[in-house]
Amino acid sequence: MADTSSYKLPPGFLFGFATAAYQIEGSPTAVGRTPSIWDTFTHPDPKSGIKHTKDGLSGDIATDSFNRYKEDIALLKSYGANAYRFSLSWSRIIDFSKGPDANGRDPPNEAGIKYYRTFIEELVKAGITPAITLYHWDLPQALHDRYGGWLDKRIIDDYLHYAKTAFNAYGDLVKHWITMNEPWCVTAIGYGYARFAPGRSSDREKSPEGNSSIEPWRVGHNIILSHAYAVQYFRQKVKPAHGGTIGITLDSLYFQPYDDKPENVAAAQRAFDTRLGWWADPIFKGHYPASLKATLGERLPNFTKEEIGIVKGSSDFFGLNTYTTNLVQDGGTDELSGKVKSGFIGPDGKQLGTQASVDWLQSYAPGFRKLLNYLSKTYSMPIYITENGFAAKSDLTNPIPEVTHDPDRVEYYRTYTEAMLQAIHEDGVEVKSYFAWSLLDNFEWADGYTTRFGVTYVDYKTQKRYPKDSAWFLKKWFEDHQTEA
Ligand code: PNW
Repeated sequence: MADTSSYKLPPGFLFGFATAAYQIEGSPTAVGRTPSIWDTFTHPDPKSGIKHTKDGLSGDIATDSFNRYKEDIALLKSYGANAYRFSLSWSRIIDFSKGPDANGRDPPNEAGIKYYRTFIEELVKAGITPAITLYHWDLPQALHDRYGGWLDKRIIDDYLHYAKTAFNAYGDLVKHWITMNEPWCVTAIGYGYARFAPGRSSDREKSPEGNSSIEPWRVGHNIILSHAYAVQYFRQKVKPAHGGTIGITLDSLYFQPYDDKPENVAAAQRAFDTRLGWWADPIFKGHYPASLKATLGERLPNFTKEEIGIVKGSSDFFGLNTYTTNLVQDGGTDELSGKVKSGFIGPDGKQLGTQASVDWLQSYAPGFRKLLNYLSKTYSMPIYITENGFAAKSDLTNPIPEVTHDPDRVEYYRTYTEAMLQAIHEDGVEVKSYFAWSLLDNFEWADGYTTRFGVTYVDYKTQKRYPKDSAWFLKKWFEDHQTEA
C-alpha cells in the first residue's frame, strides 16, 4: 500500500461536502417557490396514478434543510469543512407565479433571493467558502409547460436571466460558480430512460410522448449553449467587478476496457466520448467527438460558428463528479452509453470492488486515479472534484441510534482520498477541491429515501442528524493533509 501520509494538499484547496436543493430543502412553496419538474415527477401522476420513486415519496420534506440550515452549517463546521457546495432552486429565485412581464421575462422573487442571501452570509460568517451550483436538475415546471423546457432554444435566454439574477444577488460573496450539474444524467436519464424528470422516452409504457433517439441530443445542445452564454456574461460583467471562477460539472465513471482486445479498447473510448466528450469536447476543444457524429449523423445538432466561439473555452475548470469504474466491452444498442456493455465482473470472474447498496456502484479507487490522469491528459484543465461518495449497506441495517458506524464508506473515502493524493503528487494532476457526496442522507431521486449517501445519518421521523464515522474520518484526513495558510 502506498504511503501518502506526507503528501500535502495544494494551498487554497477546498475541502467540504456537497448537496442539492431538491434533495435537502423541502418547503416546496415557502417564500414563493413554485414547482419544478421534480415536484411534478415525484407526485403520483394524476391520470395514471403511477409513482416514480421507489418509496413513492417526494422531496416535499427531504431533510427540512430550508428550515434547519443553521444546524447544517454547524455540522459542516464540526467536520472541518472549509467549503460547501450547494445548489439554488431556480423556481425560488425567479417568480413564475405571474407569468412573463412586458420584456418576456419572469421577475426575480425577492423573498427567495433574500432567503439564500441570509444562508450565504451565515456560511461566510462560519468561515466556509460557498460554491454554488445553479442547476441541479430542478427545472421550473412553468418553463417545461410553456415551451418544453430544455427541448426548446428559448430556454437559453431564460437560463441566462436566472444566472444573471443569481450573479448579481450573490457575486460579492460567492467566488465559485457551477453552471450545471451532470448534463449526461439530465439528458440520458430524463429524456432517454425516463427514470428522472421529466420522464420522457420512446418507451410508451413509461412515457406518453418523447423520442429518445432525438430529444437527448437536442436537450444536451441547449444545455451546452445555456451554460456557455451564462459564462460569457459572468466573464464580461461579474468577474471584472467581483472576481471569481465559473465552470461546469460533468459526471463520469472510469471506463476500463474489459481486456486488451482492440474492440473493447475502442468501446471504452466510445463510452468516454458519450458520457463525457459529449460535453467536454465542445467546451474544451470546440467540437463534438467524432464517434458521436459518426453514430448520430444529422441527429446531432450543429453549432454555428458564432456559437462555437462562445462554447469553446467556456469553463475555467473541469468539475468532476465520480463514483465508480466499469469494465467495458463492445456491444449493445444503447446510443446514450456509446453502444457498450458495462459491468463489474472481470475476465477472471471476480468483482471489481466492494458493492454499495445501489447496483451501479462498487468501490474501486485505482479507477479514480486513472480517471484523474485521463482527464488531465485529455483536457489539460485544473480539476475540481465536486462529488464523490458511497451508499453503504450498513446504513440500511444499523439500528437507530447506533447508526454511526459505516466501515464500507470509511474504506471508500480512505482509498479514494489516497488515490487522489497519489494522482496529485506522483502523477502531477492538478486537483483544487474535494467535495464528498453528501453532507447528509437525503432524497436520492428515483430511489426516494431508500438510498443513503450521507456522512450524517438522518432519522426521517425526527429529522435528527447523527454524524457517521466517515464524517470524522474525512475531518481527520483534511487536518492531516491540509497546507497551513
Ligand atoms: C450524482 N454514475 O449523480 C448526483 O449529482 C447526486 O444528486 C446524487 O444524489 C448522487 O450522484 C448519488 O447518486 C450520479 O454514473 C451520476 O456512477 C452518475 C453516477 C452516479 C451518480
